[in-house]
Amino acid sequence: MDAKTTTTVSLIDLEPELEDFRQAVVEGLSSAPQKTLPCKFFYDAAGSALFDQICGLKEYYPTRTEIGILEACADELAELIGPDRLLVEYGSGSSIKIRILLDHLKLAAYMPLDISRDHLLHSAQKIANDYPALDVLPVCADYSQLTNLPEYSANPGLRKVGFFPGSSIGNFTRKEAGEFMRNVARQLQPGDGLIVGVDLKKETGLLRAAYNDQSGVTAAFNINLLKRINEELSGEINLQGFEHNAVYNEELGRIEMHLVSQLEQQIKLGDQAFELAMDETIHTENSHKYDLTEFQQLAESAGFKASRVWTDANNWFSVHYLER
Ligand code: AVJ
Repeated sequence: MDAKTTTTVSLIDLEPELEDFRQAVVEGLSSAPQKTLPCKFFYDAAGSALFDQICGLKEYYPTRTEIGILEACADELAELIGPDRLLVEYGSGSSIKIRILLDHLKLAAYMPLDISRDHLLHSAQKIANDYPALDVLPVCADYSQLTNLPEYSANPGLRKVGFFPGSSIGNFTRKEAGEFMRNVARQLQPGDGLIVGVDLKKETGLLRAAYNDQSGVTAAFNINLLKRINEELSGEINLQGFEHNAVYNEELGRIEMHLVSQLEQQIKLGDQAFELAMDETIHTENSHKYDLTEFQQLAESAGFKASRVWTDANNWFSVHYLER
């Protein structure tokens, strides 16, 4: 036996799936003129694994760029934040970037929030094994809907720092991003911090390539949403009848992912049917891109002070430290 004792992490389950997948699909496919499907349903086990694969693609610059920035600024962050904090990660996924912070900040506790229950538990347990002194409290929740954090009962007054990496904030519209940050501000006390990774506006060729990779992993990630509808909702969608396409919407400053119908066809779901014309698209995800000052202004209008920002040498990605 290993001499080191490992504690089993226990999950706080806010049961996010009670919000109906079926209802969201019916609503999105009924929407006119643009059919939609919500991107938060990408992350079943297969989707989470595909997303991890996306993060390693040569065209997908955000992950490695943000990791480089975090490694370079971690000591400064540690100094700004100070020891003995509860770090709350909004959408923890595979919990890789958090290790950079755990290695530099002297945190007391870590609360990863994620919608994908099994993936969350598995990642949280690995962190708990690797950082035995850290109190790990995984919370299964949809952070876009969450108004209050579960209380950290071991020490309710513990100062917090939020962590929202990966430009996940880009999934929100600019207005929603402001509302999300205002909501996070309410979960923090004055002096607490929020670390946010934000993807920046850049040459559109680089953006399009990052979301239309050569090996087709992003396409598989997008199509997986239709596969979930078939498997979980007994849908009858011909997966060969759709192609992935990501376009940059200049006016709204965002990448949009679409599923493009290759023919005139019907999507059947129970006793309902949805008609798609040839070339009609289902809009599945937005990934908003910001200017540095534009993002700082948005954060300030949400109740934060934009204290520090770090970028990479190409100015492709940014990591902001916002102070409540
Ligand atoms: C997880 C929302 C940050 O927008 O870049 C990656 C998701 N979609 N490739 C992004 C995604 C397709 C990703 N975020």
